[in-house]
Amino acid sequence: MAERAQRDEDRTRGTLRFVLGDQLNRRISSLVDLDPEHDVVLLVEVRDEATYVRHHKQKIAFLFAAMRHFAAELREEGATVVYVRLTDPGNTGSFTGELERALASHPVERVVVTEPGEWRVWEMMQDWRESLSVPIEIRTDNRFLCPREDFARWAEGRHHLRMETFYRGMRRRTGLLMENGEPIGGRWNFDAENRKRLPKAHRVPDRIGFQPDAVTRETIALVEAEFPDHFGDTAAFSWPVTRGDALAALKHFIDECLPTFGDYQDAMKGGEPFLYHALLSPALNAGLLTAEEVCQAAERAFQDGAVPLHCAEGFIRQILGWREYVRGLYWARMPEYRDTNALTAERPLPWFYWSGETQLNCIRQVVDQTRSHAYAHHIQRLMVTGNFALIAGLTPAEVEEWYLIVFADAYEWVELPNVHGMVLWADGGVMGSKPYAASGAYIDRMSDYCGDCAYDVRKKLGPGACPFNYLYWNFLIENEERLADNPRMTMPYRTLAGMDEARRRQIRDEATRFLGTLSAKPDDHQSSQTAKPR
Ligand code: FAD
Ligand code: DLZ
Ligand code: SF4
Repeated sequence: MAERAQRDEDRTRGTLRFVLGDQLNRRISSLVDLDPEHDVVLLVEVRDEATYVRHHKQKIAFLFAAMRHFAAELREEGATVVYVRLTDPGNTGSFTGELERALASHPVERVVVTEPGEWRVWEMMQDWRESLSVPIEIRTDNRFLCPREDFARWAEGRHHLRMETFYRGMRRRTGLLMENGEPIGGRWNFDAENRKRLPKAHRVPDRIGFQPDAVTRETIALVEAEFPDHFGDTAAFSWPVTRGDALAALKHFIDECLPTFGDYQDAMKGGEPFLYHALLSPALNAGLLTAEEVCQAAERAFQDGAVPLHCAEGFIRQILGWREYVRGLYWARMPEYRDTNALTAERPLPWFYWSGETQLNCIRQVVDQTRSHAYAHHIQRLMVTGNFALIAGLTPAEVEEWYLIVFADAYEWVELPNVHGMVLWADGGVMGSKPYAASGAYIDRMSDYCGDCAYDVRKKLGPGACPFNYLYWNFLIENEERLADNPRMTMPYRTLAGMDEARRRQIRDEATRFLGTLSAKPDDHQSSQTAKPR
C-alpha cells in the first residue's frame, strides 16, 4: 500500500505525454525528455479519428497496428504507457474525452504534446489550454525540416508561393546535395530527365511486402468488424507497421528502386501500381521514418556511386521540396485556404470514384488499385483522378474528401494543398502557376491505359472519342475569362482561338452530354457521403 502511495505521489510530479497516432517516433518532441520513472505516455484509439472521414480500411488498420507496436516498444524501454483500445469499456471515442479520462486516473503536473498535423486537432488543442485541469505544452513537430514559423516568415507578403524557390532555400539550409554553397552537378533540378515512358517489355522489380503479423491481423479484424462499410479491401495489406520494418522498406527502396526512380517517375502501367516509387509515405507520415533520414539515405547512395544524380535529386526534391512545402503552405494559409473555389467548380463527385465502374480505363485502373492497396502514385493522383476532377469541374470539397479517405498516407496537411491547390487550382494560383489540365494525349504518352480502353484516345470528338479530349477543351472554354490571360496558358488559348464556332459548339455539346451521364449515386437514394463505398 505504502509503495503504491509513494508511486502515485511520484506521478504527481510527472508529465502526461499524449502521442497522436501519426507521431510514432521515439525522437518526437513530446518524448525527447521522457522520464520513464515519473511520466505516463498516452496513446488512444478513438472512433472520432477513424470516422471524421470514413478512412480506407487499410489506413485505420495500419495506424492502429503501428500504434500498438510503438506502445509495446516504449514499454520494453521501461516507460509507463496507457494504451486505450477502440473497444475498451469506457472509451469516450474522442481525443478530448480520452485525455480527460487519463488525467482523472493519472495525476500529473502537466501535459506535453507535439503540434498535430491537422487544423481540426490544432483547434482542439487550443481548447485544451482552457479546459484541462493542468497546464499543457504544445511543442514544435520536429519530424519536419522546416518549422511552421520559418515557412510562415518565408511566405509572408508573397501571393504566389512557388515550390522551386522554397526548395532551393531548403537545399541551402540542410546542405543536402550541395557543394561549396552550390548545387552538386551545377543544377538544382533534373526534372526534365524524369519523364520517360516505361518501355513495353520492361520488368519492374519485385517489391518487399510486409506480411501482417499477429498484431496487424488483429487490427485488420477489428477494422473489418467495426468499420465494415468503409471504402477499401484489406486482403493485400503489406505496409510496414514498425520502425524496423519501415527501415527495411527504406533500404529496399534505396537499393532496388532509387537507381531507376527518376527515369520512370511519371510513368503509369496497367497492373503495376508501384513501379519504382518508394511506398514510404504512410510510414513517413505516421512518424516511423523521418524526412531527414530518408533524404540522407538517398544522398549517401548517390555519394557511394550507387544512384545517379538525377534520381537522388528527383527523390530528395519530393521530400525536402514538395513535402515540406505543402506542409508549410497548409499551416501558413489555413483555415481560409480550404474555402476558396477559384474556378467555381460545382459538379458532384461521380460514383465511379468509389466503384471504379466506368469505361474510362485509366480511372478504373487507378480506383481499383486504390481500393486494393490504399495507394496510387503521384502521377495517377495528379493526372488521372485529379485531372478528370479538374476538367470535369468537380466540387473541391467532395474531391478533397475522397482523397482524404482513400489513401493510407492521407492527412489534411498534405492532402489539401495537393488537391485544392495543385490539382483543382481552387486556390486561384497560390500554389501552382497554372492548372495541370491535360487531354487524353498526356495519359496515352505516359501509360499503356489507352490501349485497353473502350474509348479512342486519338479521337477528339464524335462517337467513341476519349472524354478527356473534349473535356479538356470544354474546361478551357468555360474558364476562358479566368485563365486566358495567364502567360502559361498562352499556347492552348491560341489553339482555341483558331477553332471555329461550330467546333467550339460541338465540344460544348459533347462535354455537356457526357457530364450529364455522370451519376453521383449508386442509385436514387444513396449519396457519396452516406453510402457504403466499396
Ligand atoms: P514517391 O513517389 O516515391 O515519392 C517519395 C516521397 O516524396 C513520398 O513518400 C512523399 O513523402 C513525398 N512526396 C512526393 N510528392 C509529394 C507531394 N506532392 N506532396 C507531399 N509529399 C510528396 N502524399 C501524401 O503523403 N499524402 C496525401 O494525402 C497525398 N495526397 C495527394 C493528392 C494528390 C492529388 C496528389 C497529386 C499528390 C498527393 N500526395 C500525397 C503526394 C504523393 O502523391 C504521395 O506522397 C506519393 O504518391 C506517395 O507514394 P510514394 O511514397 O511511393 O512516393
Ligand atoms: C488517422 C487516425 C485514425 C484513423 N485513428 C487514430 C486514432 O485512433 N488515434 C490517434 O491518435 N490518431 C488516429 N489517427 C491519426 C489522427 O487523425 C491524426 O493524429 C490527426 O489527424 C492529426 O494529424
Ligand atoms: Fe483514359 Fe481516354 Fe486513355 Fe481511355 S482513352 S484510358 S479514357 S485517356
